[in-house]
Amino acid sequence: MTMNNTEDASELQNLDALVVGAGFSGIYHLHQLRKRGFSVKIFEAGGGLGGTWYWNCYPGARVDSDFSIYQLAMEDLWKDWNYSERFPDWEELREYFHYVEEKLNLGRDIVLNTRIVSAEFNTNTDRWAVTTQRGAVVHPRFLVLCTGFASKPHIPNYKGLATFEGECHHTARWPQRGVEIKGKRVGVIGTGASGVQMIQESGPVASHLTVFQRTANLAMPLGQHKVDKKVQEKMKEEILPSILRRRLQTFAGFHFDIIPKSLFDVTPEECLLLFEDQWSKGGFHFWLGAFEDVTRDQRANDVAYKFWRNKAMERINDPEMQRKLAPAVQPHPFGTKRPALEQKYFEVYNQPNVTLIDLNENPIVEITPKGVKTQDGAEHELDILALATGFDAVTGSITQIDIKGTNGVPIRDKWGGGVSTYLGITTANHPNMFFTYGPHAPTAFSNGPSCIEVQGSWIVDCLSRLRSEGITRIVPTQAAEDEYTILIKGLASTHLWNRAKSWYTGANIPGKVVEPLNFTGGIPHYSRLLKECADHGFHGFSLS
Ligand code: N01
Repeated sequence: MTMNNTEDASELQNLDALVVGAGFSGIYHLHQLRKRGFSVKIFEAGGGLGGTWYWNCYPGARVDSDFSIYQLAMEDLWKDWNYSERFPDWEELREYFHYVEEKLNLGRDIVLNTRIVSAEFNTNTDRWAVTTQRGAVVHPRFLVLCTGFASKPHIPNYKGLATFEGECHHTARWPQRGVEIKGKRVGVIGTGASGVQMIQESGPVASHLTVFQRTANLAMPLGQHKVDKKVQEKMKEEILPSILRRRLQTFAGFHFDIIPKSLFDVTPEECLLLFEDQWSKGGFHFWLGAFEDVTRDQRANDVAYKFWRNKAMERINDPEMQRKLAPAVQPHPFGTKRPALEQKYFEVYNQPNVTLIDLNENPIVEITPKGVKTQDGAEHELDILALATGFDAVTGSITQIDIKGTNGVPIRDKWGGGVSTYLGITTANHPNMFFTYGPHAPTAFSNGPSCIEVQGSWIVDCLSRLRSEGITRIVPTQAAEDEYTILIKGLASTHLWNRAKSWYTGANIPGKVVEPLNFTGGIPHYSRLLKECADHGFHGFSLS
């Protein structure tokens, strides 16, 4: 890989656009903007491409979108690429990124190991001054933050954490060199998607696995299988272009959609048959392909939870484990917190070498040099402690950078009392700044590449139009931002999302305002809003 490894070169000084982050979104913007003749570079904090797939290299990390939709919809790319599994793991996803880098010759415009620490807009030049952690300053016209929704790990403030003498890592900062878990005493705190993957990978090989669970994960079967190259070649000839187009017509950017009727429109028998059918397909079919009122109406949700619980109970032997992993009383409405996709998760708890601590009954008191001490006085001795404790998600990726608005207010403070954006892509007082797969976009409820392509194509078209009209500054009005933010709250209020404490609403981070962080109206509705704005001369923006 021929990465440009310095941010000081003169060619970087007056870029048309600086893109931050080299995941799906970053490379999409680099390629599409370059194609239109813009000078553009990516600054990437990590040591390689892939964004989340660079950082998340913990045992078992893999994507939860089907391989066919988890790629950029460019024929030049998909025609020569094949995945080997229905849900590829992080290593294969990194291979995909290397393939894309080579194919599109991206490396010359990517500066790795370069974290952006601050940015300030100069209203005299209509350019940003962007500073890296090494103190270099560049002056792009546009700043495009492709920092993803999960780039700021959350590490709980445990007493004694620094004293632990074994290896302790957050899952999203897992050492690139890997960590041997075979034969070790492994502890995992957190049972979100990262925890579930780490647990099902560790259980079978660790000498002992101790899981610290605060909320049971209403996990569903992944439905993993190998995918033959021939099958994929045939798919490319016959149906892949349609699948990739179809993504943008569905609620979550998948190849299937929510059933547009109530669970109560069918008989209980029909409902059961349909649930069985969705369940057997694996992936998110039972959630994002369910009746539209499952995440809207508690009565419908209860039916789905009962079905889920029966499925989980069948796989867990011990009544005590059943009680903790599949509680009789729902921990939260099904699907209002992202269900993980699992392979052998529940079976792991049937193994004699696995202990499950319910932190609601028996909280962690402190981390000791030897392990984790719980309230009952037990000290769980460990060699490896994995913190699968999630992220300051959606906003943290942006607020961790010191980005000053033209009114002098840093974005961290602006959003400190609640997030406000226009179209989930821009925010007032931050001219020429765009963000993707972040706040007020379909982010949490979408397949990443689908959401990114909807937003990315809008941004690229916008920049092209501004250039052709000689406009050097674009910023949303406060009024447009206020109106859009009200829409976000209104859409979320029609669902049960706020009944779960999750990263969807910021409730997972102590002190963070609890509010809807995502656009919950689905990709087609979101795309329509973007299109209407552009078609009406960028309505809601001030241009100069
Ligand atoms: O993070 P999470 P994640 N003490 O926030 C617990 C994507 N992703 O990294 O539920 C004890 O979901 C917390 O407990 P609780 C995917 O979109 C995808 O797992 O808040 N426990 C929870 O169990 C996913 O949704 C893939 O009660 C504490 C866990 O830590 C998103 O990333 C793989 C605690 C955090 O779960 C985030 O997933 C991985 C504390 N103080 C991630 N603080 C795939 O593609 C937190 N917890 C499959």
